[in-house]
Amino acid sequence: MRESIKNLAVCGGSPIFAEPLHVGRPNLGDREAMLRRVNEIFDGRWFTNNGPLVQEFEQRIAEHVGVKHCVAMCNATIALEIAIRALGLHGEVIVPAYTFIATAHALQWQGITPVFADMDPATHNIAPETIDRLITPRITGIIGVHVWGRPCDTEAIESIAQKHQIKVMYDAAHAFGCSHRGRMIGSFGLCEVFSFHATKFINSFEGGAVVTDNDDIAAKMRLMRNFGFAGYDKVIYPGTNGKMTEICAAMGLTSFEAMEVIVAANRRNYEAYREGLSGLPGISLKEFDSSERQNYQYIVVKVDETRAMLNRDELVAVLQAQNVLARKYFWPGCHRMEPYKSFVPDAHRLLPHTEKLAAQIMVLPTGTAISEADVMLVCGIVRSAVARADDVRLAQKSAMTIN
Ligand code: T4K
Repeated sequence: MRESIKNLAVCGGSPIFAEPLHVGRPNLGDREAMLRRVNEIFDGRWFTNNGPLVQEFEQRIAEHVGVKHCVAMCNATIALEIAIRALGLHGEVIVPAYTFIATAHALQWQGITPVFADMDPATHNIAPETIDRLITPRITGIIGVHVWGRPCDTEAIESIAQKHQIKVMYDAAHAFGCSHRGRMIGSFGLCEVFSFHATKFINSFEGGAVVTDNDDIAAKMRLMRNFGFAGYDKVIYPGTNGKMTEICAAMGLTSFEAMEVIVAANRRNYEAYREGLSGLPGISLKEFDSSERQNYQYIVVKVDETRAMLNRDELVAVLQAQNVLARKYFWPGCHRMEPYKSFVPDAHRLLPHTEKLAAQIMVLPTGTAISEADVMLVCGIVRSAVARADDVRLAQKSAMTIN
């Protein structure tokens, strides 16, 4: 092992990486193809409002998922808001507490109260058995989130929804390119929402889309994303501006075309992490089920303090000192963020698994910007930290005393 790894930056050494290694560094795709599309946009002088590249992007996404409709939007948060409204959700809606805050905010932003369900610690997704307990006459729907691209238990969720006559949609922000029981994610529930944010598997700089087989919902969403216009001078619905631009669609198409290259890089890195972290006490990498289609986009590691003798925050501090910007997604859980924390200050009592896991999970860098050699160095840092847990704790404690 290189001397500089042994000499951890938190213990006085210098960072092993001169430049930061980010979680969510964008995948670029073919630069020439992108520039050709930029030229087309300039030549055609059509920049937004359902332009040709947006239409092509929608068609390719719908085909890939195997659904009738894809409605591209400016980002997934607006796409969630529009989908929620198109489904007619109101009152209260069940969502997992363990998700990016956008899932909850998309409801709250339109006066709908998110009711937080606990997660299944094995999958990190909403635990169906906790949903049943939260059903009241005020609940009008469930939004499952396919966290890290791993599918929710759609069968259980949809059978609960059927029993109570409520609607189901999914936040599939992480799950483009993934399948569940051989069927592409995007084709479950009444509709599903993808994110094409810069940090996502497939990106359009900023972007999102709702996919659905339901003609009425798709038609409604197309109206809603364009101010409610049904032709020139005719508004038939209170809409908003959720449109994707042509430059974003150009990036989306370029990224879509690079999908195989991105999966290959992610998978290579995942295998390298698997090897590099294997056998480390208290450090477990969340595995992918290789019998399904996967995007391998998130490298998710659980830190069990009782065995690693370091907690997640201490390990993240070690990594960050080395310029590896590991993230604590989705700590501390939506229920501990505002305004939800103030609405229900003791919500955590009903969310024991979320509470525990949100404090144990860290996400590590991957993607086309990260090489296998980088991954091995990151694993070396984790190994050194665990091997020198006492020194790391001591160094962090004395740094806190000095500060
Ligand atoms: N539902 C779920 C389950 C989601 O995870 C998300 C978004 C949404 C809904 C909403 O989707 P969008 O409305 O965003 O389409 C990031 C992303 O901003 C967010 O899209 C994503 N989930 C979430 C999990 O992660 P932050 O606050 O951590 O982003 P940020 O700016 O810190 O970026 C992460 C890292 O990526 C940075 O360390 C730097 C690097 N980066 C970022 C950008 C934007 C780059 O290297 N280049 C870049 O251009 O939320």
